[in-house]
Amino acid sequence: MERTFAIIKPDAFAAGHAGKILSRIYEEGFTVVGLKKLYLSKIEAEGFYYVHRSRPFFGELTEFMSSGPCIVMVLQAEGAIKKWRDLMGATNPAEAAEGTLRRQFGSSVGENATHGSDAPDTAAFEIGYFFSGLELL
Ligand code: 3AN
Repeated sequence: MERTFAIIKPDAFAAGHAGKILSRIYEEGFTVVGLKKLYLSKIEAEGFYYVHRSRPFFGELTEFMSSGPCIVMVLQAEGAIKKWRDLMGATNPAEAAEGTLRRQFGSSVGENATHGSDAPDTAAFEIGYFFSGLELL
C-alpha cells in the first residue's frame, strides 16, 4: 500500500465541492488515513511550495493557497500517487480528461481544485509538512 498527500484547494472548498470530491475519493477505493481543514498563512503556503520558489507564478500560487480554507488529506491505496494524479487530471482543467476532478471542478491552471504529490519523495515531504504520525494511525 502507498500513501499520497492531497489538498482540496481554496477554490473548491469555497464553492462547496469538498463533499463531492470526498465522495469520489471513496468511490475510487482510497482509504482516507488523515484529513483536516486548514487556513494556510502565506508563509505556510510558501514553505509547502518551496520547490516552486523560482517559478514566475510562485507569488500568485501562494496568494491563492492562503486565500481561504482548504482540506489536506493523506490517501492510501495501491499505487496511490499515480491513482490520485489520474483522478485529478491535467494541471490545466481545460486539458484535463472528462471525468477527472480538475475537469469537473477546476477553473484555471492556478485555481484547479486539487493538489496531489507527484512522487514518493514529495509525498513523504508533503505528508510530514501537515501531519504527525499520531494523526495517521
Ligand atoms: P501539478 O499540481 O499538476 O503537479 P505543477 O507542479 O506544474 O502542477 O504546478 C504546481 C502548482 O502550481 C499547481 N497546483 C498549479 O495550480 C500551479 N500552477 C502551475 N502553473 C501555473 C501558472 N501558470 N499560473 C498559476 N499557477 C500555476
